[in-house]
Amino acid sequence: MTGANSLQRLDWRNLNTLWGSILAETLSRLGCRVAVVCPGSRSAPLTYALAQHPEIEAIPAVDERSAAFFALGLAQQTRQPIPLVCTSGSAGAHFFPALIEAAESGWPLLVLTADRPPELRHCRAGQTIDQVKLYGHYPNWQAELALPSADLEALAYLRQMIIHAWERALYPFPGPVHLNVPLRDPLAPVADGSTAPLVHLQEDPEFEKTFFRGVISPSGLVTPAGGSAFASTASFWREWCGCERGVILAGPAQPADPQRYAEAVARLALALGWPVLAEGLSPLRNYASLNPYLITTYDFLLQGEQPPLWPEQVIQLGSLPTSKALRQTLAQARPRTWLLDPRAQNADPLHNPTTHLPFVVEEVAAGIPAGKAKATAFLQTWLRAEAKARAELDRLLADLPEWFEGKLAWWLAHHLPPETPLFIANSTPVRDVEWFWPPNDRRIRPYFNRGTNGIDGILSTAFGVAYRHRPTVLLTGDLAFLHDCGGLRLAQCLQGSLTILLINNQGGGIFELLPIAEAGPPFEPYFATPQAVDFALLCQAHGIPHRRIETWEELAQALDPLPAQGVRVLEILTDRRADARRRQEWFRRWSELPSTL
Ligand code: TPP
Repeated sequence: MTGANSLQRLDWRNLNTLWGSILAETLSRLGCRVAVVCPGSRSAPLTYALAQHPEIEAIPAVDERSAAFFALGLAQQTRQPIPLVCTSGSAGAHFFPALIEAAESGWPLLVLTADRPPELRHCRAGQTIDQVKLYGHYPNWQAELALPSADLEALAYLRQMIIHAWERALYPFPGPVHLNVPLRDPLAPVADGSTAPLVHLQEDPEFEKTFFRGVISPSGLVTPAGGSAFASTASFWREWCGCERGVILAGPAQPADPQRYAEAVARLALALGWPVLAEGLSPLRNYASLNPYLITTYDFLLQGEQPPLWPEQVIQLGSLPTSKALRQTLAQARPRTWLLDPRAQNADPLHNPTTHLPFVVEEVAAGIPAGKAKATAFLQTWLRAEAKARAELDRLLADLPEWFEGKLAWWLAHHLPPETPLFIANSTPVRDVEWFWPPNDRRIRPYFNRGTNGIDGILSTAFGVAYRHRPTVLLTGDLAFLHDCGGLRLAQCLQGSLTILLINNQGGGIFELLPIAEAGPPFEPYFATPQAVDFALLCQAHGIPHRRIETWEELAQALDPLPAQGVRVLEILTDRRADARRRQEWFRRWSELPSTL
């Protein structure tokens, strides 16, 4: 039998190494080029195989929590499943927050937790917990592998499990997959006169020819399920066309081809004559010229009750924008809603009369007649209000000499080099981007973790996005930075460039915008939670250059050009209370808008 001779020559102590080698080789043939590996003994056969593989870059990371977020960032950048390896015990539990984020925001991770064999579980064997189905219902798919065995049938089983795991990390929708991998001792490879057991097999021409042949097609594994969107859309199309008060809501989105996405939304908007309310985390604001109906100031415009702006129908693209004012408006107006989202998830937290259409907007746009509908009075009201609010906001922001966090979001849209990947941390940064990021044509690429809106893992995810990528920028608050400061160690392995814009407002500025800010003395220690950390020293300890930025001119110089390599922190001191007052002042101003509509 093919390969049998090679297997007979295998030193039995290298059984795990053989198992790991087949696993790594299968991953490589599936297109895997990078993996993240956390140290440990039980996982040694997997680590060894990935580290030795000539086609795979295995990146070591000590802290599993930040390693998993790093893998998430790599997945966001490459759109490929990223293998993530750890040892047995509590190690795998540290993957959980990033795995949940990957599940909620739809990014492919392939989690491989090494484990003791079944006979050493539930008997205090040490560093052993119950790892089976550790992540509950979050993975797209999860399984425990069989124990390694050196026969061709078992190796073929392993090959198929890895292929299936890869496939399930991508289809029907990207997400995490968990394989628990039991391994018996001995774990370390032994020298047997050859470099690695797989080499024995590869030296066998029959094995090399037959084992992977036809199993993995060069053009990928499966074709994504895609139906004819238009066949189903035709009936809705008539309803949309008959509506004079419709809006399109473009929520946070990271499409593979942002320009194509922006073109599709514009085609739909023009054909219907509907305004497009585009969130700051949507690509649309960075391809503004494509869409004359773009609305970016909706949060200001909807501050008071504004019935002239209320829609009767809504086409919602993916998740809702972050805006509270928009959500309140939708809750009051209760428009007939069409949710365009390929994932089988309820994405309507407002419980409106919503129909879920499982398509992406590119599919729908391709199926509708191109053309331009007559501009309705409703559309014109929105466009007039947008023009006025945008001009007013631009004037207010341009004239501000002092630091204002909101201005930073606006300013970056004008100053970042075109196509810069910008990771935007949760808390006020995502909101300032939604409030102030202006329409532009700089094709800047927003990245974010909006699956669970956590302030954990921000640094590490940004490192993953930046890895071997264009020079990347991270906009973050001080608490999000500190929450993941273990991630600073990833700076050592970064190939590429990450500029961290650290907004230090001494705690959680977001809480200043909430009613709890009025609650008296417990506010500072329990909500704002300022931390007495010297960021310059923290950076110094990690060998990361740190610089305080005092003026807008200094910031402009520091960002032009962005360095090609390395990590640096640019710290900006802001006043969270004064900035919150300014935002609230501006909101109040717009809540008096009706007379001007
Ligand atoms: N813990 C996690 C893991 N995620 C969260 N979102 C929170 C807690 C709640 N939370 C939301 S924003 C925030 C906290 C604690 C404060 C963030 O402060 P900072 O990063 O400094 O940004 P700022 O509010 O100043 O903009």
